[in-house]
Amino acid sequence: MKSLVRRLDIAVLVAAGAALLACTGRPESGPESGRVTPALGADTQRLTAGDWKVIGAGDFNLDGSADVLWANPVKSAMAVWLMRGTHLLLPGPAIPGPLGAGWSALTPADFNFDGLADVPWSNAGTSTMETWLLAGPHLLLPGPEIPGPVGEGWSAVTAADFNLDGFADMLWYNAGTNRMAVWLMAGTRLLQAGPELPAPPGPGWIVSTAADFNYDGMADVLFNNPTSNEMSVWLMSGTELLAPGPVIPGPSGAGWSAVTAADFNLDGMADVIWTNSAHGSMAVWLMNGPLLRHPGPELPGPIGAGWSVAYAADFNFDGMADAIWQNAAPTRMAVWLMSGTHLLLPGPEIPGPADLGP
Ligand SMILES: [Ca+2]
Ligand SMILES: [Ca+2]
Ligand SMILES: [Ca+2]
Ligand SMILES: [Ca+2]
Repeated sequence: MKSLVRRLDIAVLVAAGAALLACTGRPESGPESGRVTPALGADTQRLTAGDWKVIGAGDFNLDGSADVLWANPVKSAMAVWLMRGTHLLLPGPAIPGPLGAGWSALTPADFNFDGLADVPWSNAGTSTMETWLLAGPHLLLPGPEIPGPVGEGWSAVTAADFNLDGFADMLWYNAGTNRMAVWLMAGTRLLQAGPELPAPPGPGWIVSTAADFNYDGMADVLFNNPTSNEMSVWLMSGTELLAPGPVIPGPSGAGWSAVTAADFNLDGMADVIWTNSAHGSMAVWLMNGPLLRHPGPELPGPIGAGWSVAYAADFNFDGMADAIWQNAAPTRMAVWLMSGTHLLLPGPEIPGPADLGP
């Protein structure tokens, strides 16, 4: 019965997605729709091992479970690998990114409300961004280049829905001036550029991710300071700052970074996953809004050197986030199913894109 309900839900979602796609496709038929979609060339096929990294995960095929986004910053390329639980279902093709140097793919988010994850691109050199709509592992529409806030040092850092309309929005961050800004998006277009806001003061702060920590449906910002080993959750209300959270010390010892945030215990509030690349370990910290509720134990990762957590998302459709490990030498990944702060099932090692090349 449960699986029938799930299938019906998915059927409804697919129908809704198709209808929305038809609607949202129309406003996109601007000048950039005539832009030539880059074909997969020989250059992309010569990608070398070690260049590919797991950037994030999102549901790219509407089955309710996360799929993996690989990116190759050297060649400015990406690839979506469809997953079924801890196993690889279909390795999608390499898709060349925006033209020009300096582009990095960011973690995926749904920009056009069709239930399918899309991929934002950031160019820190030019302080510009693009959002590329995807249909499964294939490119649907590369959005136009959008310049960021005025002034030096701005980067598009992560995308999430900040204003509860179902469309992902972009978070800009300026580490030099400790400022941030939320820009509301409508698909590939800018809807409203939010004001400059303060961010945690002092050097060393980076944005880990944006996720909903206080269960109001609107994304909040997780800051991490790897140098001082601290984190802080700043609650947002659309493009405005709601409340800066307290600075919370990270797990004891050196080498920790707050990778991302996702709901690990099914209470609707995002939790924080830490990794220590020197130890090859992780820890899930359950949060209550911007406050620490329960720091989970340090858990060892896959056997061998070089493993760290790349991201977290729900891979087995139980509503609780799971961990993606990655290792650069050689390029590989593993999905470990989690139950709150504890390990449920360690999935197998899966070779990365380089191993499937010609
Ligand atoms: Ca939005
Ligand atoms: Ca929120
Ligand atoms: Ca939670
Ligand atoms: Ca799960």
